[in-house]
Amino acid sequence: VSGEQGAKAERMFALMDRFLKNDPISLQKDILDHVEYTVARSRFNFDDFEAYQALSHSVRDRLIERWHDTQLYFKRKDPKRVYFLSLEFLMGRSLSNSVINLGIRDQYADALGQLGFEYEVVAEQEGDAALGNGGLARLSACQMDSLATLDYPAWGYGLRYQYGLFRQVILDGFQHEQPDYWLNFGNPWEIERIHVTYPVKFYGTVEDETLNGGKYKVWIPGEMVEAVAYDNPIPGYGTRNTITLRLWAAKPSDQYDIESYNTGDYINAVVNRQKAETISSVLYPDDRSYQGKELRLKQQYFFVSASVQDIIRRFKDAHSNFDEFPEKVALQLNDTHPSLAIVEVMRILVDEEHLDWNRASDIVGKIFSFTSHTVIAEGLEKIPVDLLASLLPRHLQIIYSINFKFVEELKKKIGLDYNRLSRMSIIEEGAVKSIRSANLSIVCSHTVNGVSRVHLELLKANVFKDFYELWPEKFQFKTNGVTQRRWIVVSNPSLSALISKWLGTEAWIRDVELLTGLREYAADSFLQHEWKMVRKVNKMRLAEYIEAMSGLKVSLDAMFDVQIKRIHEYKRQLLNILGIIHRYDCIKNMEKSDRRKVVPHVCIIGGKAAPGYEVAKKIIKLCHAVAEKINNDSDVGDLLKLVFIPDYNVSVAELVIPGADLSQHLSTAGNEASGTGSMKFLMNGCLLLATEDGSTVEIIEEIGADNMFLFGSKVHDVPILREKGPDLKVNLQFARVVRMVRDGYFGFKDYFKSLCDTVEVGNDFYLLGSDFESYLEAQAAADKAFVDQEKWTQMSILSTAGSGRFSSDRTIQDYAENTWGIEPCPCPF
Ligand code: 73E
Repeated sequence: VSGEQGAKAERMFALMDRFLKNDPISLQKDILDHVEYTVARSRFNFDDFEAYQALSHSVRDRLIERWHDTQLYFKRKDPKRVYFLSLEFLMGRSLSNSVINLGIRDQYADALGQLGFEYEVVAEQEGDAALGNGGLARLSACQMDSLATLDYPAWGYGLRYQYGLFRQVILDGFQHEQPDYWLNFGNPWEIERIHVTYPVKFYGTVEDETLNGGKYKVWIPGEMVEAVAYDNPIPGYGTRNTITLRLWAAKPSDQYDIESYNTGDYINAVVNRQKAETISSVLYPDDRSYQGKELRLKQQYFFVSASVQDIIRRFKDAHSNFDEFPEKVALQLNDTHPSLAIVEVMRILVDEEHLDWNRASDIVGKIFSFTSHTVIAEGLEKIPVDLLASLLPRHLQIIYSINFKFVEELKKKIGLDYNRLSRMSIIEEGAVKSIRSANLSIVCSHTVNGVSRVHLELLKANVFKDFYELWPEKFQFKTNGVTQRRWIVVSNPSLSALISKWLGTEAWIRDVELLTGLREYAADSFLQHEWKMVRKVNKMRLAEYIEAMSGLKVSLDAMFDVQIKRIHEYKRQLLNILGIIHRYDCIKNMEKSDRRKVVPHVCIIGGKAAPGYEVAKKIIKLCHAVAEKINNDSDVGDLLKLVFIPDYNVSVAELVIPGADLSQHLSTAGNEASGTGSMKFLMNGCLLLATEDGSTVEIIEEIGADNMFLFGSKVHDVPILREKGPDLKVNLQFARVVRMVRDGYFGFKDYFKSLCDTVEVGNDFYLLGSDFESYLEAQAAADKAFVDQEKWTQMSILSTAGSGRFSSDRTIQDYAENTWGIEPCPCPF
């Protein structure tokens, strides 16, 4: 660059000739500057929360430097990029994760210490970003961390909900939901891009237009909303690469409603404008139950349309020929929630860029890949045609055209098998005519992924059977993974240090396969001793939390036995509670002298129930009713305690997982597509008590069945058991514990009646009765193993050592190489 511009650039460079420095003095100065100028508090008087605000702004500055460099570099290199579209991201806290990925945690801890603050206390001030429900949303967050760490040129796209997942408050043992207005205290981790906005249209009509001899469709919208970008920089670990999670917020559009101002009703016009914001206001709190709600559909289209416009704009900045689009763009659909992206790309290419249909459809077929997280047909999304016709009239036409061409092709291949044709059609002709989002996604994607091997097998055999037979090569699986940065390094620093000490390197934080190196020391008494110490400290931390939260004192010698996840019938928290009742009953009926042999348990359950899910809410109440009885029974004392941890979220998980001895994963086989909680426990050396479902089947291959406690019916048994109907040989122990609940032993007799009915013979869809005996055996095996602490510790070390395959680094690398066709693009500065 020469001339005036060059001189300007040089002057800027002279002013900013260095990156921010990370020595303790510079960090202290930065923190104090932010206290004074950003937080606007006196540097002589600020509290822990203000320290958090200042600290996070100082970290944010460092993130921004790297983020700018990375984005500039991507722009220069122009690699093929992956765009990860997800309606949910469960990011949790950002501070600790950022300073660890930037490699400056200890420096910040020192700097804060010298200012008279404790790093841990300051970090605790941060609230969770909970823009998602559960496993699917946390998976997106883990995958963003891996994409950044592995230097992939990637973008995440989602919605910036103003209200995240509801806060769970327990009153008298019942769940109540409170809004999570998480932006109340500001959010230093996002950068508002007021100039990055796109109009998003809704409603209206479609008209024909002739232009230069060509015939086109023009959509005249009835409503327009503005999408504003909020960028969240995502730093990689051990690299300068910092990628973008771009979340869209809805704002009133300036272009559109000038008319309403001219009618003179100024106040109402302003109030109406404001309604646009409701689109991004609240996260739907149900996972796996689909209702054809207009607002939900609006959310899906809103985020998809803004993202697709942004992606096409970026492409057009550097290219003019759309044939190159598939060489530069991969679009990943996280479940069917963003499936309208397919239709939006078609619409823009055909209606706005004036590509002919076949060329556009060819491009679409090369760029989309779709990951399903569902197991059962009822879990598949459907969009009522009437709703789509009114909200997105042009999109409905496009879907009809896609379907018409697809069905015509299909007829050529399979003939006039009308049953099969109607099952595979994108349109479902039922009582409510609807669009099948999964069929649309499969038809238009080059690859369909399952989230574990078993999951893919189930998809191939059941819900996607017809499609698998048509296009076997489209179907793959990528077993889920979690990031060891968050789930070991951030949440369990002492274990992290111990691992690095014994492996003689920190390289496992980027190259997690190295964890297998721990296997050779699993029987080493020195490692075992240190391992036990670390686990004890984590148990202490958890015990303190339990006491602070509930007043309950728990013994550190007890087995901390944990089940934390969304409350669902298929996840069988009820099986756990019935098992606890059985344990209680046994202790009560035992000779006093025999009680010495009992392995003490602290049973910990946590999770949210969808607000409209009655059975799940009853399970929460039952847990509290049983806890009330057990915890106040002096016969039992420390032998058994039951605690429900309220408001389970990412940061609670970070505290609970490292402190768990045993974790339970009880889904009826064939119901959990993958499960990712188990992987976090495994990394932390917690033993698993589990059914052979989802990813557990693969965990067994890595850890060995002897190092776990497995039980219950297998995937292929379940349909047979269900078919067979009620088992005549009802398990007596099971019948007894259910009867205790039914008879009001824990109170609330009438309230629990319908819950008991769900597991009665003939009605027990999730097979609690059939699996009970085997469940108790697995519990007994775990107790027996726990008595031999040396053996237990060895199993614990082997669990961590075998957890490498369940890192999201492995998942992402597989996606990059085998689905998206992208390559690392490390920023060299
Ligand atoms: O097995 C989990 C899986 O580990 C599965 O149930 C979950 O996704 C995890 C990550 O792959 C899941 N969530 C949803 N569907 N499957 C879902 C559906 C609708 C709304 C929100 C989430």
